[in-house]
Amino acid sequence: MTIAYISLGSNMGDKVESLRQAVELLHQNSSIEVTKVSSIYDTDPVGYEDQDVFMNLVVEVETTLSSEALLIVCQAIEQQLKRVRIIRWGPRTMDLDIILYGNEVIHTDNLIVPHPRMHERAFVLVPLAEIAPNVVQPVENTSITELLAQVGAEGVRLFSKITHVDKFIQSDE
Ligand code: A4P
Ligand code: MG
Repeated sequence: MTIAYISLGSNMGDKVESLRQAVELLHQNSSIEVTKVSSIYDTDPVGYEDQDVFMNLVVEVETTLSSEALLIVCQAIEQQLKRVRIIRWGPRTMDLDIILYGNEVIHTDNLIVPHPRMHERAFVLVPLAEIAPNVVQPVENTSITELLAQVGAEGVRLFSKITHVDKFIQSDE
């Protein structure tokens, strides 16, 4: 059993509903239990800036899947939710990135963990600090709280407070 953290982002369509569906699909997988979910944040786009604001959150999962198998599940969920609306070259309905997988450091052709840009991105660190403040990023060897203090929270705003995984999936909060 490994504890992993996954960052979810959406900037197209019904963003909050897409996030809810993605968390539900993760939780429905018999090898994955979603144990914590951060609040939802609306965040200024980083990188290619000429696009709509994102909604971002981070989940903690307990899983018996290998990191490679977890990536395949994440990509399948992206595909499932992207099917709803397809805009060529457009922004994404749903992006799932594996941020941390235990304290493993992984470099394969299709998977880099910890996510190579997580430690400089407020849209990952703000929600991650909410559910995993004392977890240590094994490459930087620095806690999430300390990384967030270095980066700051500019461009990241609390949109909706989430406290219970089950209530969020059932849309009661
Ligand atoms: N890949 C390698 N490592 C990982 C990992 N740890 N988790 C590979 C997931 N995937 C990983 O991903 C491209 C390839 O990355 C995959 O085939 C996988 O084998 P992708 O999602 O198809 O492409 P992408 O989204 O363009 O790449 P990536 O790396 O997810 O993009 P970024 O850098 O994460 O940027 N601004 C705000 N405010 N909020 C956001 O959520 N997201 C992005 C996406 C940009 N700006 C944003 C946000
Ligand atoms: Mg991605």
